[in-house]
Amino acid sequence: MLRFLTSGESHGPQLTVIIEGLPANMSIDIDQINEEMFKRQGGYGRGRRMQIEKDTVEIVSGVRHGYTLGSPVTIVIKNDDFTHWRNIMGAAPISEEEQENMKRVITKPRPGHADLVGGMKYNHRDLRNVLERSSARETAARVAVGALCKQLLKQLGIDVYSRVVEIGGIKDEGLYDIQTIIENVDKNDVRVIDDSIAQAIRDKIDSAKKEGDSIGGVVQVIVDHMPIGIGSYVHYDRKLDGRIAQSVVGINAFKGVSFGEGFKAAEKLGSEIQDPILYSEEQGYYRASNHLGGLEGGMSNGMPIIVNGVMKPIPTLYKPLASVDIDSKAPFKATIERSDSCAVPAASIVCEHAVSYEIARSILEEFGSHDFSRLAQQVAERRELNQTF
Ligand code: EPS
Repeated sequence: MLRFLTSGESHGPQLTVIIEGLPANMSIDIDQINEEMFKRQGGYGRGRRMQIEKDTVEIVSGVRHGYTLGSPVTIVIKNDDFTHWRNIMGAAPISEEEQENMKRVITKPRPGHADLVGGMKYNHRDLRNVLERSSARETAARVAVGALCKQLLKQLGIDVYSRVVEIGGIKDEGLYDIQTIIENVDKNDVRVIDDSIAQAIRDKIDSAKKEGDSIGGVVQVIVDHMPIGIGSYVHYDRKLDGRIAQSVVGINAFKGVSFGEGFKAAEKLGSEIQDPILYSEEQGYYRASNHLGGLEGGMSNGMPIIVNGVMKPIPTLYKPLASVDIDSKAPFKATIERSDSCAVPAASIVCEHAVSYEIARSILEEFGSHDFSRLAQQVAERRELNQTF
């Protein structure tokens, strides 16, 4: 069983991840993990925090001489910004005087953020105690987990990509084939395939930023060369699409998820949205189209899995909305915290890794192997089923 736990506050000393259940004897490329970490930090519209951080992973357990041991893998990502927050975020008790003079206390919750409800629920009068963990900083840890999973998938012949399909209402409307997407995913800093709309998107992000506002968008993840029958139709909690949906909507600011043509299915006839089944000696079973995004009955059907995720605009606004000071109860503008004006390109990387984790988890559940080469053997046998069934 693959599982992970992350810990760490946004301005604390570090993020830590323990991931358990990766098979032994799988090769690990640390530079490759750091490349993914670097990609998450980038993208047009990010704020100044990302100039402070140089996210790199340190693996402190579970890997030896470049191979997994089958024991829990622990990853540490240091927060370089902690040097500026040592007094505010330290773990040691502080005096009453220090408490009274504490800087960066938050009492004016930001609408759309976890601040107010989190404060009520956990009984925090300083809403920083909520913000620190609800911050999207945690997504760095999720990318580290996903990067390990992506490496496992790659070694099983499965490739995962992501792109941005819309930011602030500007859409990349091209009907691209998978090959075109694969070849163009990292072409520009807004991660769209159509270069000709990239500048319009940058301008839109700039104007939102100038107005003290933020914008959201839609990202897409593509999983190519999936073996058939991962997930299950027999129970809701084993459906692969259900698991992916939970994982994607669990990313900060994600409000929706769809597969393949997604919500457009509501307008279509049944004959327009199902994907006809074909067979050839060379390919085995395949589909004439991929409207359903590679999933039927909660299982992979061998076509590329297509996941779309909707991200709302970030709630921290430089021109803040109405809020209330929780001490005086007087109306105030919400707290202004340093933030990104648009994190959609970065979020596409997070989504790619959240999906990679769920796919890896379901594959490991399907084949239950503790050794990489045995796992690879089982996946290869499953692939043969496409011709022999
Ligand atoms: C975030 C606020 C900003 C972002 C942060 C998410 O952090 P800070 O308050 O330190 O400027 O930069 O994102 C990250 C730190 C990250 O690594 O993505 C928030 O409140 O969610």
